[in-house]
This record gives sequence, C-alpha cells and structure tokens, in this order.
Amino acid sequence: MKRDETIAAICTPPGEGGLAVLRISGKEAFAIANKIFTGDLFSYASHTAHLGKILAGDGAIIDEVLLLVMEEGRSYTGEATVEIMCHGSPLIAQKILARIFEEGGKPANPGEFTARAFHHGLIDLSQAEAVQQLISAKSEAALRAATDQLEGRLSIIIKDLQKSICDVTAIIEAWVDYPEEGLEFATQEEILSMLDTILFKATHLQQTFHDGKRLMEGISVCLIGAPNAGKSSLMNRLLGTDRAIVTSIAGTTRDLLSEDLRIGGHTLKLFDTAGIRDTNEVIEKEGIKRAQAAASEAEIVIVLHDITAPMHELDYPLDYPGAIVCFNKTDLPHEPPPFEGILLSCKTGDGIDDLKTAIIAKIQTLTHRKEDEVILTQERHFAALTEAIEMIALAKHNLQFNESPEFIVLDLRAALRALSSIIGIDITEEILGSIFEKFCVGK
Ligand SMILES: Nc1nc2c(ncn2[C@@H]2O[C@H](COP(=O)(O)OP(=O)(O)O)[C@@H](O)[C@H]2O)c(=O)[nH]1
Ligand SMILES: [Mg+2]
Repeated sequence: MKRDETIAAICTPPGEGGLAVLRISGKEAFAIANKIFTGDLFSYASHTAHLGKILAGDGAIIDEVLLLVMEEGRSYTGEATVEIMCHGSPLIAQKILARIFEEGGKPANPGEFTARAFHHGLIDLSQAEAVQQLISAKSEAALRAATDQLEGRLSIIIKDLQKSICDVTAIIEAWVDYPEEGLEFATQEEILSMLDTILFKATHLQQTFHDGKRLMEGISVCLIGAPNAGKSSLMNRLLGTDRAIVTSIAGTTRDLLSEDLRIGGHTLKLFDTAGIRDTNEVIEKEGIKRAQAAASEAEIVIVLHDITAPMHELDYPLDYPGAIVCFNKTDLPHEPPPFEGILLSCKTGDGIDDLKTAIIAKIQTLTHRKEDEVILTQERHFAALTEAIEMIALAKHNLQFNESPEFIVLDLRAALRALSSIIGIDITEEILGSIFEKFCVGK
C-alpha cells in the first residue's frame, strides 16, 4: 500500500440509485478534482459543497454534481478529501472515476480509506474494524455493538486491562532486577489477587463473544413439527410471501428452506424443514435428518402442532428445550390444546402476532445484556483475548508454583502483546516505562 498516492473509489453500492458518491483522498485530491470540475476547488473553504459539472477530457459534460471539499486533517482519512455526488447511474459514476484515474488518481483497495484513517492515528484497529461491522450490521443490537466499538469503548476496556497487567509486570520486573529483596512491593497474595481481578474482567469480556457473534450473524429460528402441521404455511405467513410450497400431501417439504425475516429490529434466519415422522423414503429421511440438525443448531425453535391431529401424534419426539410451542389450524373445529402453547391459524392469520411477540421475547432473553455493556463481536478479538487470558492464567500458575520471576514476566508480556493486537497499538512499552519511572525512584 503506497500511502503517498492519491486514491479514489465509488463509495456507494453498485447498481442504480438516486445518487452515487465518489471519494478522492490524498495530497493530490484537490488538484485532480480541479482538473475535471468546472469550479476552482482551491478557492473553497473546507467542508463546503459546490454545484458544478464534471467534464470529460474533450470538455464534454459527464454529469452535474455536488462536490464536497475537506482539507487535510479534517476528513475521515485525515487527508485532503473530495467527495463527489453524482446521479446514481453506474455508468456515470464509472466515467467520473475513469476521469479521476486519467488525472493521476489510483484505485483504492478495499478498506483503504479506513486503513489510512488508522495509519494517521485517527482511529485504532478495533475502531477500523467497527466501521466494516457498522456497514454490515443486521440488527439494532449489532449496530449498537459496532457503534460502541467505533467510539472506542472496547479500546478503553482493553487499555484498562493492559494497565492492570502492567502494574503486576512492573512489580515482578523489580523482583527480577533486585532478586535479593524478593517481592518487596506487594505480597504474593496481593499479586495473585490482582491477577484474579484481571482474569475476572477479561473472562467477562470474553464471554460476551457468543452473543456478539450471534448478533452479527443473525439469530436462527427453525420451524419444526409433524408433516402437514402447517410449517411451510407458517413460514409464508411470517415472511408475507409464498416462499415455501404448501400442499395437503404429507412430506412436501424435504430440503431446508431458509429466508431472512425481520421482526422488531432484528434480522432472523428462518428455516422451514421437512416434517418429522417415521419414513423409509430415502429423500424424506435425509430431509428429516437435516431438519433435526437444523433444530438442534438453531437459537430459537418453533414446534408446530396441528391442533386437529390425534393426541398421540402431538407428543411425537419434538422435545426441544426452550422451544416456542404453537398449535395451528385453530380455524378448524378442535379440542382444547393438551398442553400450553400459542394458538394460531396460518389460514386466517390469527395468533401470528402473538407468535411474533414470543419470538421477540425469546431474542431478548438470548441476548440479554445490560444496555451499556461492551460486547466482543469479532473472531480476531476473541482469539487475541483468549490468548491473553491463557497467558495470565499461566503467569498465575507460575507464581503459585514459585517459578522464577523471569518466566512470569514473559507470560505477562505475552498477554500484553495479545491485547495490543486487538487495538493495533503497542502501548505496553510506553506504559511500562511510565510506571517504572515512578516505581524505581530511590532504588
Ligand atoms: N384449515 C387450515 N389449514 C391449514 C392451516 N395451515 C396449513 N393448513 C393446510 O395444511 C396443509 C399442510 O400445510 P403445510 O404448510 O404444507 O404443512 P407442512 O407439511 O407442515 O409444511 C395444507 O393443505 C395447508 O393448506 C391452517 O391454519 N388452517
Ligand atoms: Mg412443508
């Protein structure tokens, strides 16, 4: 990545739209835009917008655009930046981009604008990753997690952990330097308790990852039940489309069907499955196997019964702990349900709202987190934090078993490095240095 180049790209998604936005960033951004735009960019104040035309090399008009200038140090990337809003035709945006390249702009790599923001110290690594997360967030909660991370709340927690580890490291390093004096600055119990506190906090953060991952990937909901219970009808009802084939022939659905379903600010992955029953039919058998696998992996299972079906069929092995139980076909004459469940009719739509309410309640119990809690959403962060925890646990073990302090320092430094990799800033030397200054006074 050559950082002295001026880069450009179309920032809006491909395809037609009301507007398309192009971004140019780098030292030559103003000069390049000036060559293709009808106004004089150098006369504009930063953060002002200007109407004008983008011209082809031969002077022909490509499009009328709104152009926004941002001076160095006051843009997303930290570099001089020009943003061009043109009409949302892919053809026009491409032509303007080609003009920018003709005048010396270079194609931006994926994520390069954000990478530059990182290199200029405007955001740290976890914040840079949050930008991508923000864009791809599938639910309100995922959006909030990404925003938290972008605001640097994760970085604050990580730095706080690093600071605590540094405190311990400093004590033990002093012990390395002045072994005859032993652990003069704290007792072994005190250090162990410091390490326990660090482990507690780190483990707490680590455990948020399960929820974080679920938020990013979307929660899966699996419909399961006997053949003809109305699973495919329910899928169609929830989606509001005729997605799944519905017939009165038992065993119609054989493969897993899945669709994104939006309920109450959440994006769910809804699975329709083959009805569970004894069968010797090979394809149906495989379908049932997949249905059971999908149900055991899903976060939320909806067990659907046909309320008009004979009792012995109702308790067919559909025992999924925590499942939402529903009785369908309540529009037909029926007995009271044999056990508790939501009464609904896919035919009339009765009870569908009750089911949606139950799904939302379930999601809330699944992702029950305090409003302001920071959660881990990225595999990379999880892996680094896990490594740090292992190293701290090892340091604790080595301390308990009276290993030489050099080893303990190595463990703690490894933990610090792992944490540094999350935010991409190695602050350990700096912090250690500052602690040492205070620490070793008079020694
Ligand atoms: N009367 C009535 N029939 C329904 C209802 N839901 C589904 N059915 C019918 O039950 C049959 C099986 O439905 P389907 O959705 O294919 O069930 P699946 O095998 O569980 O996927 C079809 O003939 C549907 O029209 C309902 O709420 N009321
Ligand atoms: Mg079906």
